[in-house]
Amino acid sequence: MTNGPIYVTRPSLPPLEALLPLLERIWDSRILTNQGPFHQQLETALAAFLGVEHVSLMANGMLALEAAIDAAGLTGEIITTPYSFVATTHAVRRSRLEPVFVDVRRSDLNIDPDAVEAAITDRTSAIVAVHCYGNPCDTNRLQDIAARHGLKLIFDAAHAFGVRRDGRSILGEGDFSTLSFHATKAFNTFEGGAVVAGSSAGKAAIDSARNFGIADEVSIPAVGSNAKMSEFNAALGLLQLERFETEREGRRRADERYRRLLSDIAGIEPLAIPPGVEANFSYFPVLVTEDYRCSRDELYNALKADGIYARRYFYPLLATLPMYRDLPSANPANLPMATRSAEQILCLPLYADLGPDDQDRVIAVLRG
Ligand code: T4K
Repeated sequence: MTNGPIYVTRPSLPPLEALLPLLERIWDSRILTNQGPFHQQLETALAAFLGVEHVSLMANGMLALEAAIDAAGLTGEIITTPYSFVATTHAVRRSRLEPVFVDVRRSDLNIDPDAVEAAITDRTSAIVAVHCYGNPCDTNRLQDIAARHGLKLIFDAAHAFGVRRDGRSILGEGDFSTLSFHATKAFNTFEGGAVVAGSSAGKAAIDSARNFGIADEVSIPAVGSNAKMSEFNAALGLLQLERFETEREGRRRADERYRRLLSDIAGIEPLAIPPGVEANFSYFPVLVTEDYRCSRDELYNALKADGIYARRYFYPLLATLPMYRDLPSANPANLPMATRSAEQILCLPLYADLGPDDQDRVIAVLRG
């Protein structure tokens, strides 16, 4: 058994020898950024791998979301989930829009379509939903609601790289889906991200938004940002893409083993992967319920005392943060399921090379 620290995740990397020839090409060409050859190659390769048409690489997942919100031309109120990483709501607020929180479903901790429909007002312009932990939202119902009310639909798919449902990518849904390629994600380029657009016009708007709004040397028709991915990150991405299915398989094995070995512990409830979903096993979220022998935070601390750094993704609930808690929709009475789940959630360490010995250490603490 090992006794070093075990973190919630551990990024996977290609062999350094495989990266060096790509770095030599960058050094030779001196093309470091601004849609260079590796950037072009990765956009094409990702579109083919993900089974979507329009991919724009981005500097990170947060800027991907901001660009999608910008490209969608939103105004007023945006219906969104309080149960996510802070980037989701911050992207809405930084775009000078008003987040309106609605509750999640206990089954997958994703936004509840009934609650979305009930929250629509004449100021609503979009729904920003999150495929939390990579489990798909009810995209059909959300699409239907968006179409009936003339709303834009954006999916924060930061956790959903490579996820398929009934054999099809979930990234083709809605107007835009945004991805994160951060070090902690199942597919990483150190920092990075992408936007998948539902149309070529959508991709053109994203490509403008990520490059200062520049159309050509002499025309700058839009107010854009700088959210471009560099050639280094893109070259790394090409190598990571070759390894992704191996990565997914390693994570799947660890996920399966946890589910088997935790199944008899009362009050530890792993979130189910819905039928028909090919997951990417980004996280291993469990709900620590009233039936467990101690509280979620006591368990978190017991793990920590043993050098195991599980994480409470996503606690605190975004609606409780100082800049959001005064919104009318942030009232806990409006968000009972999200509030309860944020108090109970714990993400156990999960990554492709998490060995059985380390996994047994985690399980031993859970057994007490
Ligand atoms: N939307 C959603 C739904 C998201 O979850 C995120 C990001 C975004 C949007 C925005 O995407 P980006 O702009 O980040 O591309 C982490 C990540 O920084 C963040 O990307 C992620 N979600 C969020 C869920 O988790 P922290 O503050 O918990 O990360 P940190 O630094 O504590 O890392 C966790 C553990 O991972 C460490 O204990 C050790 C390990 N680690 C981490 C890094 C950075 C490594 O082994 N190597 C590393 O380089 O936020």
